[in-house]
Amino acid sequence: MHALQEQFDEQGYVILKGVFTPDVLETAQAELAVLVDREAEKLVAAGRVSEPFLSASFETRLFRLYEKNLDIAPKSFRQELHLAGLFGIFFNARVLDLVSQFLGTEIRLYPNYTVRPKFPEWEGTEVLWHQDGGYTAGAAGVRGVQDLKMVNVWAPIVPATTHNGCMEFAPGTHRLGVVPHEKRDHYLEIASDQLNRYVGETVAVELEPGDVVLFHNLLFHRGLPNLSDGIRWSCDWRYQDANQPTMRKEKGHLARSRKFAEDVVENAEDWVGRTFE
Ligand SMILES: O=C(O)CCC(=O)C(=O)O
Repeated sequence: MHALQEQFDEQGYVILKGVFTPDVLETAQAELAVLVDREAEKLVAAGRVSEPFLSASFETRLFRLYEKNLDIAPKSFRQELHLAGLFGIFFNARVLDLVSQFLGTEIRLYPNYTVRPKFPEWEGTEVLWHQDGGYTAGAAGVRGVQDLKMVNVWAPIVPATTHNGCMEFAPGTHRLGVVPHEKRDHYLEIASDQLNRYVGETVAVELEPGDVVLFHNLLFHRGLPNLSDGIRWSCDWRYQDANQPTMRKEKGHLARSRKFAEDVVENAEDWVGRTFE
Protein backbone atom coordinates (compact mmCIF):
# COMPACT_ATOMS: atom_id res chain seq x y z
CA MET A 1 0.00 0.00 0.00
CA HIS A 2 1.17 3.52 -0.68
CA ALA A 3 2.93 5.12 2.34
CA LEU A 4 0.51 8.08 2.44
CA GLN A 5 -2.47 5.83 2.51
CA GLU A 6 -0.91 3.64 5.17
CA GLN A 7 -0.37 6.62 7.49
CA PHE A 8 -3.84 7.96 6.73
CA ASP A 9 -5.40 4.59 7.56
CA GLU A 10 -3.38 4.18 10.77
CA GLN A 11 -3.35 7.70 12.22
CA GLY A 12 -6.33 9.23 10.44
CA TYR A 13 -4.28 12.04 8.89
CA VAL A 14 -1.21 12.87 6.84
CA ILE A 15 0.72 16.15 6.68
CA LEU A 16 2.13 17.29 3.34
CA LYS A 17 4.65 20.11 3.31
CA GLY A 18 4.93 22.77 0.61
CA VAL A 19 2.08 21.63 -1.60
CA PHE A 20 0.81 25.07 -2.64
CA THR A 21 3.25 27.27 -4.54
CA PRO A 22 3.69 30.89 -3.36
CA ASP A 23 1.70 32.23 -6.34
CA VAL A 24 -1.33 30.08 -5.46
CA LEU A 25 -1.19 31.38 -1.89
CA GLU A 26 -0.66 35.00 -2.89
CA THR A 27 -3.56 34.86 -5.34
CA ALA A 28 -5.82 33.32 -2.70
CA GLN A 29 -4.83 35.85 -0.05
CA ALA A 30 -5.37 38.77 -2.46
CA GLU A 31 -8.85 37.43 -3.18
CA LEU A 32 -9.63 37.12 0.52
CA ALA A 33 -8.42 40.70 1.00
CA VAL A 34 -11.06 41.77 -1.54
CA LEU A 35 -13.62 39.85 0.46
CA VAL A 36 -12.51 41.79 3.56
CA ASP A 37 -12.86 45.06 1.57
CA ARG A 38 -16.48 44.14 0.93
CA GLU A 39 -17.05 43.49 4.63
CA ALA A 40 -15.54 46.90 5.41
CA GLU A 41 -17.80 48.65 2.90
CA LYS A 42 -20.83 46.88 4.36
CA LEU A 43 -19.98 47.88 7.95
CA VAL A 44 -19.18 51.49 7.04
CA ALA A 45 -22.44 51.78 5.07
CA ALA A 46 -24.38 50.35 8.02
CA GLY A 47 -22.68 52.80 10.40
CA ARG A 48 -21.20 49.94 12.45
CA VAL A 49 -17.63 51.26 12.07
CA SER A 50 -16.41 54.80 11.53
CA GLU A 51 -13.45 53.83 9.31
CA PRO A 52 -12.50 50.89 7.05
CA PHE A 53 -9.11 50.23 8.72
CA LEU A 54 -7.35 50.35 5.35
CA SER A 55 -3.88 50.39 6.84
CA ALA A 56 -4.42 47.27 8.97
CA SER A 57 -2.63 44.09 7.83
CA PHE A 58 -4.39 41.08 6.31
CA GLU A 59 -3.86 39.30 9.65
CA THR A 60 -5.67 41.97 11.65
CA ARG A 61 -8.08 43.98 9.46
CA LEU A 62 -11.20 41.81 9.63
CA PHE A 63 -10.84 41.63 13.41
CA ARG A 64 -10.41 45.42 13.70
CA LEU A 65 -13.64 45.76 11.70
CA TYR A 66 -15.62 43.33 13.82
CA GLU A 67 -14.11 43.47 17.30
CA LYS A 68 -16.88 45.78 18.50
CA ASN A 69 -19.42 44.06 16.25
CA LEU A 70 -18.98 40.44 17.27
CA ASP A 71 -22.76 39.98 17.28
CA ILE A 72 -22.66 40.11 13.46
CA ALA A 73 -19.11 38.86 12.83
CA PRO A 74 -18.63 36.09 10.23
CA LYS A 75 -17.52 32.82 11.78
CA SER A 76 -16.67 31.47 8.34
CA PHE A 77 -17.19 32.11 4.62
CA ARG A 78 -18.82 29.66 2.22
CA GLN A 79 -21.30 31.22 -0.20
CA GLU A 80 -18.74 33.97 -0.87
CA LEU A 81 -15.99 31.63 -2.09
CA HIS A 82 -16.81 31.45 -5.81
CA LEU A 83 -13.87 33.74 -6.50
CA ALA A 84 -11.29 33.25 -9.25
CA GLY A 85 -8.36 33.40 -6.82
CA LEU A 86 -9.64 30.42 -4.84
CA PHE A 87 -9.82 28.03 -7.79
CA GLY A 88 -6.10 27.29 -7.29
CA ILE A 89 -6.83 26.10 -3.76
CA PHE A 90 -9.99 24.04 -4.14
CA PHE A 91 -9.07 22.57 -7.56
CA ASN A 92 -5.32 22.35 -7.12
CA ALA A 93 -3.91 19.69 -9.45
CA ARG A 94 -1.25 18.55 -6.94
CA VAL A 95 -3.82 18.09 -4.19
CA LEU A 96 -6.24 16.35 -6.55
CA ASP A 97 -3.47 14.00 -7.77
CA LEU A 98 -2.80 13.02 -4.15
CA VAL A 99 -6.47 12.67 -3.33
CA SER A 100 -7.07 10.51 -6.39
CA GLN A 101 -4.86 7.87 -4.71
CA PHE A 102 -7.58 7.60 -2.06
CA LEU A 103 -10.74 8.27 -4.05
CA GLY A 104 -10.06 7.12 -7.61
CA THR A 105 -11.22 8.93 -10.72
CA GLU A 106 -14.59 10.36 -9.65
CA ILE A 107 -13.93 13.23 -7.24
CA ARG A 108 -16.40 15.78 -5.93
CA LEU A 109 -15.62 18.97 -4.05
CA TYR A 110 -17.99 18.37 -1.13
CA PRO A 111 -20.47 21.19 -0.51
CA ASN A 112 -19.00 22.67 2.66
CA TYR A 113 -15.83 24.34 1.40
CA THR A 114 -14.94 26.99 3.94
CA VAL A 115 -12.57 29.84 4.73
CA ARG A 116 -12.19 30.58 8.44
CA PRO A 117 -10.95 33.84 9.89
CA LYS A 118 -10.27 32.61 13.41
CA PHE A 119 -10.41 35.71 15.60
CA PRO A 120 -8.28 36.26 18.70
CA GLU A 121 -9.92 34.78 21.78
CA TRP A 122 -13.47 34.66 20.44
CA GLU A 123 -15.48 31.50 21.04
CA GLY A 124 -17.50 32.20 17.88
CA THR A 125 -14.57 30.93 15.79
CA GLU A 126 -13.22 28.37 18.27
CA VAL A 127 -14.28 25.09 16.72
CA LEU A 128 -14.74 22.42 19.40
CA TRP A 129 -13.77 18.73 19.31
CA HIS A 130 -15.82 17.03 16.63
CA GLN A 131 -15.83 14.62 13.75
CA ASP A 132 -16.82 16.23 10.45
CA GLY A 133 -19.05 13.20 9.93
CA GLY A 134 -20.68 14.09 13.26
CA TYR A 135 -22.14 17.22 11.67
CA THR A 136 -23.41 15.25 8.66
CA ALA A 137 -24.86 12.59 10.95
CA GLY A 138 -26.55 15.31 13.04
CA ALA A 139 -28.40 16.49 9.95
CA ALA A 140 -28.86 13.27 7.97
CA GLY A 141 -28.62 10.45 10.55
CA VAL A 142 -25.70 8.15 11.35
CA ARG A 143 -26.63 5.59 8.67
CA GLY A 144 -24.46 6.06 5.63
CA VAL A 145 -22.07 8.59 7.19
CA GLN A 146 -19.73 5.80 8.25
CA ASP A 147 -19.42 4.72 4.63
CA LEU A 148 -18.75 8.11 3.11
CA LYS A 149 -15.52 7.86 1.16
CA MET A 150 -13.96 11.24 1.79
CA VAL A 151 -10.66 13.03 2.23
CA ASN A 152 -10.79 16.22 4.31
CA VAL A 153 -8.24 18.96 3.72
CA TRP A 154 -7.11 21.84 5.93
CA ALA A 155 -4.59 24.49 4.86
CA PRO A 156 -3.46 27.72 6.53
CA ILE A 157 -3.18 31.06 4.72
CA VAL A 158 -1.01 32.43 7.55
CA PRO A 159 1.33 30.31 9.75
CA ALA A 160 -0.80 28.14 12.05
CA THR A 161 0.73 27.49 15.48
CA THR A 162 -0.40 26.37 18.92
CA HIS A 163 -0.36 30.08 19.83
CA ASN A 164 -2.81 31.25 17.16
CA GLY A 165 -5.03 28.18 17.14
CA CYS A 166 -3.78 25.46 14.79
CA MET A 167 -5.65 22.21 14.47
CA GLU A 168 -5.42 19.49 17.10
CA PHE A 169 -6.04 15.83 16.25
CA ALA A 170 -6.65 12.70 18.30
CA PRO A 171 -4.79 10.08 16.19
CA GLY A 172 -6.56 6.80 15.54
CA THR A 173 -10.01 8.02 16.57
CA HIS A 174 -11.26 7.76 12.97
CA ARG A 175 -11.70 4.04 13.64
CA LEU A 176 -14.35 4.59 16.32
CA GLY A 177 -17.26 5.16 13.96
CA VAL A 178 -19.59 8.14 14.40
CA VAL A 179 -19.73 9.04 18.11
CA PRO A 180 -22.39 11.16 19.85
CA HIS A 181 -22.01 14.94 19.62
CA GLU A 182 -23.67 17.52 21.86
CA LYS A 183 -24.85 20.99 20.89
CA ARG A 184 -22.93 23.92 22.37
CA ASP A 185 -23.42 27.66 21.79
CA HIS A 186 -21.61 27.86 18.45
CA TYR A 187 -20.58 24.34 17.48
CA LEU A 188 -21.20 20.68 18.19
CA GLU A 189 -18.85 18.94 20.61
CA ILE A 190 -18.05 15.25 21.06
CA ALA A 191 -19.71 13.96 24.24
CA SER A 192 -17.22 14.09 27.13
CA ASP A 193 -17.39 10.35 27.94
CA GLN A 194 -16.13 9.67 24.39
CA LEU A 195 -13.58 12.46 24.39
CA ASN A 196 -11.91 12.10 27.78
CA ARG A 197 -10.16 8.86 26.87
CA TYR A 198 -8.30 10.51 24.01
CA VAL A 199 -7.49 14.08 25.10
CA GLY A 200 -4.17 13.04 26.68
CA GLU A 201 -2.94 11.65 23.37
CA THR A 202 -3.51 14.48 20.94
CA VAL A 203 -1.18 16.19 18.47
CA ALA A 204 -1.11 19.87 17.56
CA VAL A 205 -0.75 20.29 13.80
CA GLU A 206 1.46 23.33 13.24
CA LEU A 207 1.63 24.23 9.54
CA GLU A 208 3.14 26.89 7.30
CA PRO A 209 1.23 28.42 4.38
CA GLY A 210 1.70 25.99 1.50
CA ASP A 211 1.37 22.92 3.74
CA VAL A 212 -1.82 20.89 3.82
CA VAL A 213 -3.11 18.19 6.11
CA LEU A 214 -5.40 15.48 4.78
CA PHE A 215 -7.58 13.83 7.40
CA HIS A 216 -10.33 11.27 7.79
CA ASN A 217 -13.95 12.39 7.98
CA LEU A 218 -14.34 10.65 11.35
CA LEU A 219 -11.10 11.83 13.03
CA PHE A 220 -11.64 13.68 16.34
CA HIS A 221 -10.28 17.20 15.84
CA ARG A 222 -10.66 20.80 16.94
CA GLY A 223 -9.06 24.21 16.45
CA LEU A 224 -7.02 25.34 19.47
CA PRO A 225 -7.87 28.74 21.02
CA ASN A 226 -6.31 31.71 19.25
CA LEU A 227 -4.14 33.40 21.91
CA SER A 228 -2.46 35.77 19.44
CA ASP A 229 -3.62 39.21 18.39
CA GLY A 230 -3.95 38.27 14.72
CA ILE A 231 -6.45 36.27 12.70
CA ARG A 232 -5.59 32.66 11.91
CA TRP A 233 -6.88 32.53 8.34
CA SER A 234 -7.34 29.03 6.93
CA CYS A 235 -9.25 27.00 4.37
CA ASP A 236 -10.93 23.68 4.96
CA TRP A 237 -12.63 21.58 2.35
CA ARG A 238 -13.39 18.00 1.50
CA TYR A 239 -13.35 15.70 -1.50
CA GLN A 240 -15.71 12.81 -1.86
CA ASP A 241 -16.06 9.81 -4.14
CA ALA A 242 -18.54 11.34 -6.56
CA ASN A 243 -20.31 8.00 -6.97
CA GLN A 244 -21.80 8.55 -3.51
CA PRO A 245 -24.58 10.93 -2.42
CA THR A 246 -23.46 13.97 -0.41
CA MET A 247 -26.15 13.34 2.26
CA ARG A 248 -26.73 17.11 2.18
CA LYS A 249 -29.17 19.19 0.24
CA GLU A 250 -26.34 20.60 -1.89
CA LYS A 251 -24.72 18.44 -4.55
CA GLY A 252 -21.21 19.93 -4.61
CA HIS A 253 -19.02 20.35 -7.71
CA LEU A 254 -17.15 17.79 -9.76
CA ALA A 255 -13.37 18.22 -9.54
CA ARG A 256 -12.48 15.18 -11.65
CA SER A 257 -14.60 12.69 -13.52
CA ARG A 258 -14.33 10.20 -16.34
CA LYS A 259 -18.04 9.45 -16.26
CA PHE A 260 -19.27 13.03 -16.38
CA ALA A 261 -16.28 14.88 -17.82
CA GLU A 262 -18.53 17.64 -19.19
CA ASP A 263 -19.63 18.60 -15.64
CA VAL A 264 -16.13 19.02 -14.17
CA VAL A 265 -15.25 22.55 -13.03
CA GLU A 266 -12.85 23.51 -15.76
CA ASN A 267 -11.11 26.69 -14.69
CA ALA A 268 -11.34 29.78 -12.49
CA GLU A 269 -13.92 31.43 -14.74
CA ASP A 270 -16.12 28.34 -14.63
CA TRP A 271 -15.82 28.31 -10.80
CA VAL A 272 -16.83 31.97 -10.54
CA GLY A 273 -19.90 31.30 -12.69
CA ARG A 274 -21.17 28.65 -10.26
CA THR A 275 -22.77 29.04 -6.86
CA PHE A 276 -22.57 27.28 -3.50
CA GLU A 277 -24.81 24.30 -4.14
O1 LIG B 1 -10.14 25.63 11.36
C1 LIG B 1 -10.58 25.25 12.44
O2 LIG B 1 -10.29 25.79 13.52
C2 LIG B 1 -11.49 24.08 12.49
C3 LIG B 1 -11.67 23.45 11.15
C4 LIG B 1 -12.38 22.17 11.20
O3 LIG B 1 -12.88 21.74 12.19
C5 LIG B 1 -12.46 21.36 10.00
O4 LIG B 1 -11.80 21.65 8.99
O5 LIG B 1 -13.21 20.38 10.00
